[in-house]
Amino acid sequence: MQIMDEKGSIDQQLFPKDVDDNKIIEMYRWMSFARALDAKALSLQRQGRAVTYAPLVGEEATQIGSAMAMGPKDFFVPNFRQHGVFLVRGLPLDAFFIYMKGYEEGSTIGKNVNAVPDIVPVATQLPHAVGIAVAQKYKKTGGTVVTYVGDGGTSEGNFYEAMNFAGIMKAPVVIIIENNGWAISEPRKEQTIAPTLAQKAIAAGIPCIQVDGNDVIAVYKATKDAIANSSKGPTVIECLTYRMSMHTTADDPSKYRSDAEVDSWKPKDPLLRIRNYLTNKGLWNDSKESAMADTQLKQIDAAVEKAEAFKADPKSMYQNLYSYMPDVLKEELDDAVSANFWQGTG
Ligand SMILES: Cc1ncc(C[n+]2csc(CCOP(=O)(O)OP(=O)(O)O)c2C)c(N)n1
Ligand SMILES: [Mg+2]
Repeated sequence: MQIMDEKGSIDQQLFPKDVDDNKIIEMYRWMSFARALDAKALSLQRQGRAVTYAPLVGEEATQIGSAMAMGPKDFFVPNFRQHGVFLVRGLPLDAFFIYMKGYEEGSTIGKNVNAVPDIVPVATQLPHAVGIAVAQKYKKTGGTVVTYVGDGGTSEGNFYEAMNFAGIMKAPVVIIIENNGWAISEPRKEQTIAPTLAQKAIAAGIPCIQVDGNDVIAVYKATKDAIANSSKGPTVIECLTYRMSMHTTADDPSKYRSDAEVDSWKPKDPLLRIRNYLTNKGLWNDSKESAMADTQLKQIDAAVEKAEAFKADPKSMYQNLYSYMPDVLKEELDDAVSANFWQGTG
């Protein structure tokens, strides 16, 4: 499904009824915010002021379109790249930067965000997401779980197990495949000979759709429809997007992919088409752009300042794992405290 093409033209038949120009401006603002946050995170890491970072640039439409389709009751289960979704869900910006400094306190997600922290072991979030969805159904919360997996993650056993479980339990879950073309240095074509990743859902009896993941309106509509249908069961949405940057700051993509490939995706930039559309309608101009960028940068800089002044408590690595601390962990913590384990670590 594509609703707005690269030139900013719209398919009127598919255009969602609840999207007007104000909402498109909101989408553009969030996508720009996510890109600005991403640039800051990368720059901090390069200055040695933050730990490893997984950039999202190029994938803003997939993240913002789906995040804006979620409601407050819905629950978000990420992998490690959906910083844009966290932004829309209301994760405080300083928590994002505290996490980036490697501190556990950045992973204490507020209850209003309705999410779990970043999950790095590929695809392990999926059975958990389905379990959380089954719990929502059992407790009749009316909430839907929206979870994300990369193209590489769809080769993991956890992906198939989660889908089968979701199907048989008719779990209210939306599995978004953020297909950015690469799993570190492994290209999509070396993951599977299946023509699409979406079709993997068919064997589990789950409805699926492939969407232009750089078209924020199409991603919004696909996610909104899937959430609306989630009382009947799960949906799998494959978003076709592209990882414009490195896998993480520990990676150098020039070793395994051509500049020509990256360049071929530049005209498909998810922000560009929305900006063209808004400019053509007289709804956007350079002064609005720079005012927006200034405001967002001020918010980001204030959050960085707060995060850099933050004094982490090493005990937090024990405290945030369970809602109550099991005895075995308590003993470990007591031992560490009595041995003055963190002396001199600042
Ligand atoms: C189980 C497991 N295996 C390997 C890794 C190392 N690893 C981290 S991300 C990644 C590739 C993931 O690719 P994809 O699912 O396409 O997501 P993307 O990074 O492109 O967003 C790998 C192999 C890991 N974190 N967990
Ligand atoms: Mg990938």
